[in-house]
Amino acid sequence: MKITRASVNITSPGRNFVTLKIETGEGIYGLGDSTLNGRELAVASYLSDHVIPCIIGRDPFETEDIWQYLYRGAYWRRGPVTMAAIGAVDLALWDIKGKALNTPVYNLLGGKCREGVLAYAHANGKDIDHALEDVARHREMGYKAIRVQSGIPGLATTYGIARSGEKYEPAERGLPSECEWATEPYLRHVPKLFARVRQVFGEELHLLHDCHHRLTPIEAGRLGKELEPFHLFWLEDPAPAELQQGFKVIREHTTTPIAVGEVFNSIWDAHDLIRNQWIDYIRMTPSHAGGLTQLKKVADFGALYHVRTGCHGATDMSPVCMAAALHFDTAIHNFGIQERVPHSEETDAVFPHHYTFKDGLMLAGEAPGLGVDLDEALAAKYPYQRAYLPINRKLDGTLTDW
Ligand code: GCO
Ligand code: MG
Repeated sequence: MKITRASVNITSPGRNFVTLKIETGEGIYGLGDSTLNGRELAVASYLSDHVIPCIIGRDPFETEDIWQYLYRGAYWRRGPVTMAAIGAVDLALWDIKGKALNTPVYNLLGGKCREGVLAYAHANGKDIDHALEDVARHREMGYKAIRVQSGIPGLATTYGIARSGEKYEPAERGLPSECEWATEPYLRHVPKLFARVRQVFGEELHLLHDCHHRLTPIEAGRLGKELEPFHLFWLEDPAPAELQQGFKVIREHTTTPIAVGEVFNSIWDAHDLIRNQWIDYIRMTPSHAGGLTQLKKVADFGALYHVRTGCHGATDMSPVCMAAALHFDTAIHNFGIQERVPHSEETDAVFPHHYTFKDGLMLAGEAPGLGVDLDEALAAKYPYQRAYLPINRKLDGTLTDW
């Protein structure tokens, strides 16, 4: 089997997605997601201008060698653009392999370790009462794990909170919007939020919270400690992780489990975090982490150190990435949890798929390959629209992590 053609599709059914389609002489094709929120066109160019010419004529079954060729062969390694491009190629090749062998991708990764994978939802509200209402709504939908975010008294904007009547969607059209931030009111508020959630919903529900890289390690240690009575499933991205050693400080101060890694693209981003047991969950996801080929290695490395997975699954992962994550979650032993933020109806129509959600669990489906398609005629009706993630400033105007 040979790769005969590859093309990049950019579509914006509510938000932008970049999809790689790799075709073979046998008529089998595969899809890969390479969406990089706010920097979509850079990856599209990397693929069209630099990667596609190199893979024509290759055997699509050679996933390991093609991965090494694109990683080592580029000389300029790593980085989100490069790794999202390699990730898309890798996903498309696993999709082709599955279709050619007439089996779902999870069977190629080790077979089923479980039927369905535990998924967590996002609940948010402008204050604690509204957040509680949203938790109740998601519980009624069957979720057994819920991430809870609430507005902070005195701050006009907070990460993870939807504008009234809208879904939370961090991909705004036009130039980047600005959010504001103050650490102290946040640190005072979050323990009150979780005290109320536990009081109202009891001990059974798994609760998660995302700090979105806004704290220093010692601040994160304080928050983790104050949240201990509420037994969180995880505290996510407590601090930026460029300084992996910073997580040692967090670990020394709290037993609240720590999750990190949605912005990582290489196993080296997580190397110290994992081998020193400074984290409990690794959040890397197939498209941004260089595909299933690298993510499987990350998971196996994590397994040696009691680290479980928790793939990033916000709406900027297209249904192609979500499907790949679900095959991975189904097949690996040290699966932890899967994030689920449902796509819009427009997006689901552009990417028809076989995965499903029921009773708090997601199922990868039994279709050969990844089980996702791209309706190119429909996709063409939604041209690319420039969009950015917001930026964040402290109350005195200093730019800080969003
Ligand atoms: C999450 C994330 C997202 C990101 C978004 C960036 O935990 O789901 O933090 O909300 O901000 O995916 O593109
Ligand atoms: Mg996050």
